[in-house]
This record gives sequence, structure tokens and C-alpha cells, in this order.
Amino acid sequence: MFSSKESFKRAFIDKLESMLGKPVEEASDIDKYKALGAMIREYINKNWIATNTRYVENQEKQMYYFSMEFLLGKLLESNLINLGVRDLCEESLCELGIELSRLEAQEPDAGLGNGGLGRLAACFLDSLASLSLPGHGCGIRYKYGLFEQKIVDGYQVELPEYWLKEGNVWEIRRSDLAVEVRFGGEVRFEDHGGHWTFVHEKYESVLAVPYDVPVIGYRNKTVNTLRLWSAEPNIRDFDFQTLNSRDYHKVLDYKRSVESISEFLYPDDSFYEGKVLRLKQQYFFVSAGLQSIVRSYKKTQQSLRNFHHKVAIHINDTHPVLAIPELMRILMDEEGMGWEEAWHITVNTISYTNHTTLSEALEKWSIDIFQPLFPRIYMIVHEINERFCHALWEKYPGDWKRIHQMAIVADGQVKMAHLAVVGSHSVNGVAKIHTDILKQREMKHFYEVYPYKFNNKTNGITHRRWLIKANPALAGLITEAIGDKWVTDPSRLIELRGFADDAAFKQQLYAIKQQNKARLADLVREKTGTEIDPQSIFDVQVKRLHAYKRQILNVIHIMDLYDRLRANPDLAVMPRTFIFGAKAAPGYQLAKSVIKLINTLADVINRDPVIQNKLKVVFLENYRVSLAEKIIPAADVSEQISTASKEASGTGNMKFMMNGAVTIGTLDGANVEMHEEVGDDNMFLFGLTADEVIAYYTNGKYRAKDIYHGDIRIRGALQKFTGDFFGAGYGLFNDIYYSLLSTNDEFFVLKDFASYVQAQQRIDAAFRDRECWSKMSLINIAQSGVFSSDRTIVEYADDIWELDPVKIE
Ligand code: 4GP
Repeated sequence: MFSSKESFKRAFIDKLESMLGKPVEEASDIDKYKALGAMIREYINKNWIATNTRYVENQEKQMYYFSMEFLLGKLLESNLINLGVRDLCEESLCELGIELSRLEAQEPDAGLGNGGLGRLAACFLDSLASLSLPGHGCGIRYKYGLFEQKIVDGYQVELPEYWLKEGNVWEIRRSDLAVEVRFGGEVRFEDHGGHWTFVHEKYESVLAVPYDVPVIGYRNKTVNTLRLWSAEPNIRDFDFQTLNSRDYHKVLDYKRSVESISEFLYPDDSFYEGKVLRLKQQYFFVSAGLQSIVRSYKKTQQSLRNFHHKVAIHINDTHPVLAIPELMRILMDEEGMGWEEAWHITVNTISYTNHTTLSEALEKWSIDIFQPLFPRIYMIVHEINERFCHALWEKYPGDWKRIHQMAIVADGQVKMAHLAVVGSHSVNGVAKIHTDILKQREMKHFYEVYPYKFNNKTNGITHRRWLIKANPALAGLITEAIGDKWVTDPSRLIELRGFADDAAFKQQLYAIKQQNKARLADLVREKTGTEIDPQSIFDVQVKRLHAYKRQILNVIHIMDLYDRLRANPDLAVMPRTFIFGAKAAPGYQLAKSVIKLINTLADVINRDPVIQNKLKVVFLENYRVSLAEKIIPAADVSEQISTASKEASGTGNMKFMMNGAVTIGTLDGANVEMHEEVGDDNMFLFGLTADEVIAYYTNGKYRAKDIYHGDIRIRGALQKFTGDFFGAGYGLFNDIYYSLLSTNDEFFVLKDFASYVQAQQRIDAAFRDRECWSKMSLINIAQSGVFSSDRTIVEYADDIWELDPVKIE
């Protein structure tokens, strides 16, 4: 069906008619989108089956990426690109009078994630399949993804995101593969002549039903699987008699309670909340995932003795860490293995990535919640802890303090990160500086015991979505210049450096950026009614709203710039458009205040005729993957301004770089490695280093008030938070003021302000020289190949998973 335009058109019309019983003329865009999606799924079916068969028959080692989040975005266009049929599709549809882009617009974003961690998982799936690696995803099919953000009177309002309302063309429900997951109840020992077994009784039974989504590799026939689990009442196990009894409402309660497990995604990014439902979600998908892996493993293998040679399981942060005791349970209670052997297999199967050192994100579950929910799992965790503490005692006799600090179960809590380190064979951070901080500080004691487990895997992004799909004009220009080998080997982007002094090439680069900026300006007008000038500097900060990411630093700089312009409308500054996009966790008041602040400021500034359009501020609501794909290619300046030591890596920084934006940033996360790539001349660094920040935290010598009193610009801005905010109201932002002064500015916003303003002034000067700016832009693109997730995934496959590529013929 994708061999020629004619056959495509015929197949498309047939599909529409057979699926929907409508002729093309009567079909809506959503109908057409669904028909096209269904065609693609059918088209890849053969390869999907071939991939699975090949993995099973050859008994290839397979890796399963366990993650609570997969922030996929839209799949139609990236699937078409990976299959190599996008142009054919577009042209054929055009001949039928249909615009492909309108069909793409019908697809909802699959927002099954919060931010960095979830989007990383999605990039990894794309790279795994594109590198012909046998690696799959395992997660939850949330009925509601991350909330939809509306801005009402400047405030964030959250609406439920029912992304499945039109169905999901990409998934296949596999009720035949459903498994049972058990919660609560009691555990009893049974003696079988000296051999003990555990009997789990009176539990709540939940049916986990998998929905499989194909993950299509880039032009290589590989189709891996993302398996998302949905919770359903276990009717098979159900006593229908009760339906007639007075207990009818209990049945309904049971149904509600079960379905709530996969109902919605918790909207917290890098934040931990000890909600029972969240813990149930974690065990639910981990248990279902492991049971299904073991079941399919046993189809070809007699014993599980070699399980770890054939299966790798990666846990994306600590959220899936119950995979460790659950695998132990399966190996011991269901397969009859002894502890030592089960432990050896478990540790060698599991590997773990840490994504943040923020203490508020560290999962610590109260035993009071944990034990009743998983009585058998708790027993196993307890035993792991006993054995671990015993080993520590041997190593550090008498050092109670250390043992207490390192224990997995202590202070009435289960410490999930400790369990993850002890129960896995590899622990990695996501950028060099982050891994160093883990080794030297946050996990120092563990590093001392298990130095061989710790390693770094700097994050990456899939260049297929973030360059080829998001910025086709730029991708085309690159191919014209250096050929198309970079597409499968992004390290070859380095060849672009040969064009650094090619004026014509830089002119083309500039022209593409201008087109992208013009397109974004249209979108901004459509969404907000604000006119922005594509000639102005597009200075962009899009990411989750968090105090440590310091959107507030950006805002205070804008306020200062605005003040200066008000005082002197002829001030010689390059016109700038500051663009923001950010969701705040619904319960995070300070973050929500910053959203209101940005919107209020935008209102004031955008309406002010005095400043002659030299300054605009835009907040785009509902930031998500598909919006990022439109914003990032249009950015001149990328704001990566977190407090050094706080951003584990960042991945937005890489997306901007690959699209030719120049970064203003701190030496934090992967910015450090970006700086190693491009050097001082092609990046605008400012602020405290991580060591300086950490030293301040240790010596307690930082005084925000001193800076406040010493800098009139800061005073001016902060006083507006508590006083009159540019005529918009009094004391609107008291909480922001207090976070910066009363609690001594935990994130060094005031401390870094002066240096940030200077960096902004350097940007202002640099942007005036178009040729020089385009060269910086080009060098950023040229050096971005190392930040493709293909590089990252090759490192994981080689060093952690021991996974080899498998070519599907
Ligand atoms: C994020 C980190 O904050 C970010 O620096 C990193 O790039 C990303 O993970 C992927 O590794 N963490 C989270 C989280 O999203 O929920 O902790």
C-alpha cells in the first residue's frame, strides 16, 4: 500500500470505506486520521510479528525499560518518517485534496509523562528500535494523561486530559495476555515436610490487561513493543452471587477501586508524594510486566537459571523499584528457587537510573502503607535489608550511624533509592556532573561499598523527532551540505563545521530560522492575540515550572529591562521576545504564582506603547511535546539557567542546541558537556558553579539580604512583588518575595542575577552581528550529534544491558 501513490490512494479509500462506512467526501479529518493510522499499523504488522518471532526463536537477550512515564507526544508523523513514507503519503493525500498536516493535528498528544524523565523514556524507545536493539517499554496506560493547562486571568487552571476519547489507533488490546496482580491480604507459611511455602490469601485481585503499541525503527524493519498495562476488575475471580445480595455496593466499590489504579498520571515532576494509589500503580505495572516477561521466557527455556543472560530490566528512577522484590518473589515462591540464586539473578537483571538529587523527589514509603498493601513483598524487602545491614556490619563493625543511614528499611520507612542501589548491578546518573555528585555526595556511602556499580550515561534526545520531524527545512539544508549519512550517524553533524565560514550557507541557515520564527509568530498571534516580531531575538524558556529551574531569574531580568526602557525608551537594546511555556504541579503554589507573574508581566509590557515594541513577553499555555516541536526550531536563545548542581542533566537544552539556538546557561547538568563541545565562544555562561553552590550550602555563608540591599535593580523588582505590581495590583506576589528573601533564596537567584544580566548583555551585542550569530548557531548544530539518544543508547546497550543489535530481515 505504500509502494506507489496510486496504490496508497486506493488503499486509503478502501480503508476509510471499510472502517467507517463512509466515502472520502463525507469523512471528517478525524476519520481520515484514524484510517491512515490503521493503515500504518496494518502495514507494520508483518514486521512487528517478524521482530517478535526473531527475538524468541533466536533467544536474543531482550531489555525491558520499566517506567511510570512515557511522554510520547504524537506518533503519526514520526512513524511515517521512520517508515520512510512521509513524502509519499503527503503527496498522495494531496492528490485526494487532503492535507496531511490537518490529519496530524487530529492526533492527541500521548501525555503519559510529566517532563524530562518521561520524555527521555520516549526518546530511548525510538533509539532502541532505530538501532535494531531488542528493547521494549513497560508502563501504565493511564486513562488521563498529564492535565491540560488553561490560563484563566493569568492563572493556571488544570483540566483533565482524556486523550483516549477518540480511541487510540496505535494500540492493540491483548486481553489474552492479561495477568493477575494481588494487593493486600495475608501471608501464611505452609510446611511441606521441612520445605516452607508462602500462601497469599484474602487479597484483592486485579486484572492487568496489556495494550501494545508498536515502536517503529528508522527504516530498518524493527518493530519493538511498548506494553502499557490497564487495571480492570477481575471478573473471572468474581462471585456473581454477591451481585444479588445487599453487598451490591461492594462490587461497585471494588470496580472503582481497581479502575482507579490506571486512571491518571500523578502530575508531579521531580516530586514525591506518599499517596497509596501511587504506590499501587507502581506495583501494578511492575508485577504485571515481570509476570509477562517470565511467562514468555518460559516458553523457550526450561529453567530460569539463565534469566539474567537473556533478560535485562531497567528501572527509570525508583518508581519501578518494586521490580526487585517482585522478581525475587516470582523466582522463589513460584519457581522454587533459593534466596541466594534468586538474588544473584535479580541483581544481575536489574539496572537503575537516578534522575534527580532533589531531596523532595526521594521516594520513602511509610511501612504503615507499604506492608498492608504488599505483605509478601514487604517480607522480602525486610530480608534484603537484614542481609544488607549484616554485610555492612562486617565491613564497618560498630558504625551504627552509617548503617542506619544506609539501611533500606529505617525510621518506619522503606527507602526506595537504597533498595534500587542494593538490588541492581548498575546505577547511573544522567550527566557527568550529576554522576559525580551522586558518587561524591548523595550516594557517597553506597559508592564506597559498590564503586563498580556506578557509571554515567549522559542523556540524549532522538534527532529523528527533534530535528528531522520538528525542523524539516534545517534537516534538508544539512543533508544538502554534508549528505544524508548524519541521519543514521548523527556524530557526522560535525562535518557542518566545514561551513562555519561559508557566508552563503549561513545565510540559508538564517533564512530557515526566520521562517520558523515567522511560523511561531503566527501561532502566538492565534493563541494569545499578541503580535511578535520575527526580527526580534526569540529568547525561550520552556520546561516544567520549578523553583530550581529559576524562571524567576528570567522574569526579574525582564522586569529590570522593562524599567530601563521605561526610563529611556531610546535605550539601544535589540528587540526581544521572551517566550515561556511551563506547567506547574497543581499543588505547587509558588510555581503557580510564577505563572501568574509571567502572565501579569506580559499583559503590562505587551500593552505599553512607550517601549516601542522593543520588548514582548509571551506565555504559551499547555506546553507539551507537540508544542515544543513548534517552539524549539524558532528559538534564538535557549534559557538553561537552573541553580548549578540542581538540574541532573536537562534534555531541552540539547533540543535547542540541535536546532541552532544559542544557550545562556549555568554550568549545570549537561550544559557542562555542551560547553565542552562548543566552548566559551558559542555559549553564554554565567553564575555560580556547582562547587560554589555546594560550598554555600555547607558553610551557610550566603546572605540574600546583603545582595538585596546592594543591588537597586533587585530591590526595584522585589518591591514590586509586595507593593504595586506595575499598576496590576498590590502584594500580588508576596509568596515569591518571601521565597527570595525570608527563606534566604535557596536557589541563589539574587546571587546569580548580576552575572545573568551581563550574559544577557553579551547576547544583545552578539545578536547584532548576524553573520557571527549564525556561525554560533551552526557550531551548536555541528556539535550536537553527541547528544543524540542513539549515542546514549549504544552506551547503555554496551555497558549496562549487554544487548546486541538484531537485524530483522
Ligand atoms: C529529570 C531531571 O530533572 C532532568 O534534569 C533530566 O534531564 C531528566 O530527568 C531526564 O534524565 N527528572 C525528572 C523527575 O523528570 O521526575 O525526576
